[in-house]
Amino acid sequence: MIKSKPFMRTVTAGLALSASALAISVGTASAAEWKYALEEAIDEVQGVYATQFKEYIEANSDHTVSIFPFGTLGESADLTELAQMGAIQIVDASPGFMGALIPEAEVFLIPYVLPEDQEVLADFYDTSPTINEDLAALYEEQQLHMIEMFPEGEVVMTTKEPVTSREDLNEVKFRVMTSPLLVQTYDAFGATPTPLPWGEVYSSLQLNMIQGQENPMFFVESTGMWEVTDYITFTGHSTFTTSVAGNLNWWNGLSDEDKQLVNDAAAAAYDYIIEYQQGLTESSLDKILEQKPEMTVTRLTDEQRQPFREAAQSVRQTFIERAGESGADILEGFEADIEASRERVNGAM
Ligand code: 6CS
Repeated sequence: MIKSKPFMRTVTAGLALSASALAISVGTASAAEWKYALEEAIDEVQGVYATQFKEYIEANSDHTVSIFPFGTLGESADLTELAQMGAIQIVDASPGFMGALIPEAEVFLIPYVLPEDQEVLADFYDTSPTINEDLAALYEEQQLHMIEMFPEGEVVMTTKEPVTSREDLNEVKFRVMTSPLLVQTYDAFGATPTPLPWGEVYSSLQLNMIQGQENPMFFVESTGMWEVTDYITFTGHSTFTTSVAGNLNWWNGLSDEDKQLVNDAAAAAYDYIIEYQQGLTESSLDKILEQKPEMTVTRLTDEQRQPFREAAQSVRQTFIERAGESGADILEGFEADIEASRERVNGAM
């Protein structure tokens, strides 16, 4: 308490100084609400990751994270645009919807490039300089700061007729995310690729406007894709990937402490989501089979996969044509990083 007038000026000046210092520190550390939009529901993989991220942030700071699950703000492309504009701070943006914005991000979609071994995969996303530095720099050109990328499980095809060869896809209108490279992929696989935003897929299958789609098993189960298709085929060609990205100005405006907080929350959520997904493909398939025992599940043999692998070569070429020299560098770095992860994981065995 200030009791003595003579000291008033110094004390007041001191108070003013500390008040402004406080204002600065309060300005940077004051409680903020960060809006985080998903391409999935709250109980699907992106929602589980986001919930972990939110819990970490809220337990370790005064900030709050408000999660907007799929269906509340729009389709994936709308969400990314909202994050670029700064209307929301954080977004799940999957490479399958980012081709027009960042062609290099489609590297995740080239068939048979990502490893199938889950441990190698988890190490790769976490440590790859190509993802976390080179691709991150391309995100910055689009006003986005890459917080994290993570895998969401092996992609399977679900169709109305059996698929064991490229010929079986002839005349099949096959829904893909709105990605030029996925269009090329299913063209090379022998189908008629039909790019659609997620919200239109169920009804299009129901109305037989399309006859197939691809997604990880948890999503096939949770979204009822199994109700409108009769065959599930494991082709081993892809792993669904998403990125968690922040608005660049938002990120640049954070204090060092808050940047660390976000990175720590992302790292904790990453470990959680990798662990959470162990056995998820199998348990999701079990749930489908319980409800629909007549669903036919096929795992392509190496021999059956071979024609799909061959078709993937033209997709590689298309990727390089679309993404240019920078894309070729990303692909080269990507494959080198996968190899490094393979050696790290297998060396540790
Ligand atoms: O196929 C899609 O469009 C959706 N699939 C997943 C696994 N997450 C979000 C995306 O919109």
